[in-house]
Amino acid sequence: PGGAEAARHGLDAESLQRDVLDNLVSLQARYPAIATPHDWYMALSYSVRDRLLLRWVDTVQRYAAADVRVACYLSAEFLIGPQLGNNLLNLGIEAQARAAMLALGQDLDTVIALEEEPGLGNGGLGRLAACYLDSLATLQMPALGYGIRYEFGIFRQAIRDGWQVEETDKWLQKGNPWEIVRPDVAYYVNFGGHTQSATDAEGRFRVRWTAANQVKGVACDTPVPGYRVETCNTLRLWKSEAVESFDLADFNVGDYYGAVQEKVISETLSKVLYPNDEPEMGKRLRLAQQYFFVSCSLQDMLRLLELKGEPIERFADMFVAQLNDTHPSIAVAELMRLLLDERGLQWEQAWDITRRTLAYTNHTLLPEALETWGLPLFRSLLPRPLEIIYEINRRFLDEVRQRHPGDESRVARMSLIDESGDRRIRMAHLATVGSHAVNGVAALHSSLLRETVLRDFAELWPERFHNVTNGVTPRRFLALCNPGLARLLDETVGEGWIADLTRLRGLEAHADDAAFQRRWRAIKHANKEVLAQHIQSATGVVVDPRALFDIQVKRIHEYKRQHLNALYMVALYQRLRREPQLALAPRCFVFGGKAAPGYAMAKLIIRLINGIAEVVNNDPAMEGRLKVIFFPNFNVKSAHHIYPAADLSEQISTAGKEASGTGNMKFMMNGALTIGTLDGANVEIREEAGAENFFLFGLRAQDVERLQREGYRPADHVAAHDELREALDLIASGHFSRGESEVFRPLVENLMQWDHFLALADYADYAACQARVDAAWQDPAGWTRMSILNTARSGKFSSDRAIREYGDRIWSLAPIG
Ligand code: DL6
Repeated sequence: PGGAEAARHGLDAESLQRDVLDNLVSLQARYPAIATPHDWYMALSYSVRDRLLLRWVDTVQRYAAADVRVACYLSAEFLIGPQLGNNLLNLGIEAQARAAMLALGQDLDTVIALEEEPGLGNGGLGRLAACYLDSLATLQMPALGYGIRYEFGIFRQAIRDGWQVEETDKWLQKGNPWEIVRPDVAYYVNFGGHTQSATDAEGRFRVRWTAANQVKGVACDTPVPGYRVETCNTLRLWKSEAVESFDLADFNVGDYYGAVQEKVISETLSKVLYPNDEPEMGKRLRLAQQYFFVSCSLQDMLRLLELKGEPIERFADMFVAQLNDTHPSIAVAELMRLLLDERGLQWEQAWDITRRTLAYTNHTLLPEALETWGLPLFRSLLPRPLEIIYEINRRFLDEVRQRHPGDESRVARMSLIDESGDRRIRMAHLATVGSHAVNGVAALHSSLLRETVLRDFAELWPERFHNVTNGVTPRRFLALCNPGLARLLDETVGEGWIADLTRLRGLEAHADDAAFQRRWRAIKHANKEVLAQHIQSATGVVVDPRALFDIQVKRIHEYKRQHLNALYMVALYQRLRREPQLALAPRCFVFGGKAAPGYAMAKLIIRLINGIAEVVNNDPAMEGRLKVIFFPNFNVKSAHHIYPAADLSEQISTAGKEASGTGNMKFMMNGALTIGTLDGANVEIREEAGAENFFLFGLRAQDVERLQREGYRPADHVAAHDELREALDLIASGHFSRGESEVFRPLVENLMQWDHFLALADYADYAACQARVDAAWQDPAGWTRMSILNTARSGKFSSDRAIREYGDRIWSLAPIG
């Protein structure tokens, strides 16, 4: 393109510079002399977005024209992280943008750092969805992400007096340059009311749902460019609006407030993300959110089918919808409803289409995290979908009875309705019955899923069960966040690694090369200096980059066992106080992660870590030996500084409890060694890295299960281990809570009496393993070799591999480059 077009789309520094200036005036109404740093951020972002638009429009046209299946990723969460840096990387114009901004007197990194985090997810599940969108675009696979455009994302975590305090996340306050709102792409969603059946003009039985109210969902689109390809996919998030801004009937009789009220209620639907990584049982608004975004998304898919000129019978040939956990599992009933009630299909045909369209990913086995909804709530909000669920269940249980005559306990176990207490709908069963494929997210998790939570279903339909081990995008989590290492990788194995991570294997040949090792260590050291600066500005604590950076960042949860790590820190502290000459490597423990606001024990664990930090960091005897940091408000943005700076990655969940983990993969790519249990994807990380390059400890999943079945007595482990007992005593004494011995009592008592996640049973082995870590660290050449080999062998954990597996095994979907 030439002329004005070139200025808007040119990828060179001069066109960018011109466009940024132009946007500053025409979109921000500013001029350079008075522009704030944020104005520059907006102006540059709009310029980058302009450069995506042609590809975006082009991609949409290609998909519309091609006779290909589109993968729709339905997820209540997309934790996409900041966009500017990533889009510059994927477009390949970072250097040009740097030059353009420099010419305008601005520093690109400073401008990038100003972007607000779009925190539209809780943790691993939401971040996984974002990594998958990146890979789908990079692999040029036709795909759409569908979710909710929350006005407030995950809360911002502040730490006051050692406690977590939640603050609202106002990420949209200063505007979002990446979003394109499409008022014309909007759908209506029913809630409440009642149903009536009648026979239509052609004599067919039809059900009519007369809703008590309706909400409108409006599409808000975000571009998802692939890495150095022409494809730019779409993330479509739904914003709720009132159907009519004013109810004119109310308005005419003078009830102004009554007229606005409906608008206010409708708009609360997409107001806030539930900040819990487990379901919020019984929260009406949460169920409404799920139905809202699922219904809008399915209606949108039906409209796209029409636009393609395809008949309804071809729906499953043109679309596959992946359900990211059970949050969108109401799709089973909603797609049936749309096909039966709105399109007039017969049950059998609708059911065939539904099953061929949907596939379900399970992300947890924890019983408390398996989503269920009480019938009264469900009925009052979604009367028609409930009728459909009853009918699905009736037909399904007939099938079970035919296969297993007389086995009523199996029927009760498999039913979509749990009749054992107050009657509840089991969403994992609904998702399984309505899908053609079900998968877990790591090999161990998928086999446990088949053996435990969905055992009866795996017996009935073994061919439907799969494993797709999670992956993470090497663009954001290596190329973007670790530019120093990325340059060395480019030089050593060629730039191809970014789109084909298995090429990192080429590093193995250099693992013992002393000069290469020195460069490797220098990069890690520089990354640690950067993190040290962030730590200082966030917490005021100065840490020494020469110490071993031992990092655990993830949601705070008892099964993830941050408290096991904390117990070890206390034991180390005691040891060092007693024996100041002890030849232990200096360590800096870093924690980060949010606790669900209602999860008291997780919040107490944060308080404990901060309590230990306060004592240790202020004890002159610990200077140069031990530091403890709780990095507040861990999110995608801070993750960019944290993974590249880690020496040791803590992946210490109780075996069998962490479905996969994805942080473990990000650490590995960035050259951290893992200390971990045989849980989730750790198993495969160890297989890939080699057992000699992984610090393994702890009970296996089957040991955990046996111990719990036979009766676990935590106090026995405390009695058998002096160091552990002293650590618990010191915590209970108030030493880490400014003398207040009450503060940590619930935690200590819980551990002594129950210890549901076997922290005490694993303590001795963990401490012994940490001693091996210490010894290994004292040999820099040996450690560096292991670090290089971890990066070299991390290829399997690219989300590109995972997406190819979904494409081949589950979606029957090929790239259309
Ligand atoms: O699959 C993504 C991620 C896993 O890596 C974690 O191991 C798992 O805990 C997480 N699961 C959830 C549970 N959500 N629900 N419901 O967040 O998924």
